[in-house]
Amino acid sequence: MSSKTEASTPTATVGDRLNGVILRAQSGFFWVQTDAGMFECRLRGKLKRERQTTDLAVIGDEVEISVVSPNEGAVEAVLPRRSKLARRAAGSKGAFKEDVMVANVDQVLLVFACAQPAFSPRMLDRYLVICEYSDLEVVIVATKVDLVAAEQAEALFSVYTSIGYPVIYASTQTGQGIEDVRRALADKISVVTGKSGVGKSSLLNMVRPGLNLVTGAVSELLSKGRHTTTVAELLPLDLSGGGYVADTPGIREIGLWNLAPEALDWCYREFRPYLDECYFAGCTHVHEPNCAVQAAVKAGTIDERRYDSYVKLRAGDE
Ligand SMILES: Nc1nc2c(ncn2[C@@H]2O[C@H](COP(=O)(O)OP(=O)(O)OP(=O)(O)O)[C@@H](O)[C@H]2O)c(=O)[nH]1
Ligand SMILES: [Mg+2]
Ligand SMILES: [Zn+2]
Repeated sequence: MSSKTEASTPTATVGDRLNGVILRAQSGFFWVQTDAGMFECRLRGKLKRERQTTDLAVIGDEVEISVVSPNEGAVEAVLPRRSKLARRAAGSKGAFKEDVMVANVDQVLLVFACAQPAFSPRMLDRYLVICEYSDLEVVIVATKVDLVAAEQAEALFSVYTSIGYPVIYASTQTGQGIEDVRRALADKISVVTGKSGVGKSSLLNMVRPGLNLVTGAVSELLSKGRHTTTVAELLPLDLSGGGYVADTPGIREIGLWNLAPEALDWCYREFRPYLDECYFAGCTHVHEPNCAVQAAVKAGTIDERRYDSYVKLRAGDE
């Protein structure tokens, strides 16, 4: 953990009960941030007996601990989760089960570069579906705006602004947008995601000097051969009002495994006003006559490219 948290001296005495947040989880150990400092904790046996899952306690979870020594504790209880970011994991008998990666996520920062790597609207649409389906707030960050003309960046992302997603145009070269990102992150638990090389770590380093996240070629080298991208750490941002961030390589593996095709239209938020207007109940908005969604596309109130990405996703095209 950061030197700041290590240096803080817990004032709690053995046997005290404290509430805190899990910032790091590794091999059965949990680092819990409390008002009385950081405690390295293990789970109480009774918790493990109650539920045999690996996501019993994850980063972001609010927990109650009992103090075992000046900087060690035992997790007594995990408080109910307000929200979660989960992915599909192998379960028993070849079935899949949900595996929670981060608990109590307030928002997801979807980081996409204007160039290098080239902007992929399909991928952004997919991520948005995942977030809508999980009921997670979204902030889109368009990075590397210094590499393209302002109008070009605007042309890529304006459709998302028009359907109500906040978009921050940012550059770590010029400093544009950094203050906006800082404001968006303050006092919240955020998951930062996006394809490798879009500038996630560079952005966070600038938002919060001192984080010292590895960037560029070094980062690429480290991620080679690292197949599991399990989020293991929440980084304290120490912004006014606090805030924590998980810098994750990608939420691609979360996939849309439990998303029923009927639920997909609702995940395209600009479709929602039309969903009750289609002639047929259970309209897929692909081939039916008198479809209000298709009419809105023709009328230009729904963006055609967004609609195309819906049709492809609905057909199972990845
Ligand atoms: N021109 C320009 N380059 C940037 C900007 N932000 C980051 N870069 C460069 O883009 C490359 C990748 O940046 P990273 O911050 O490592 O990207 P990342 O998203 O963390 O990548 P992974 O950790 O592999 O997922 C580095 O060479 C950065 O210097 C920017 O705003 N403008
Ligand atoms: Mg990185
Ligand atoms: Zn329809």
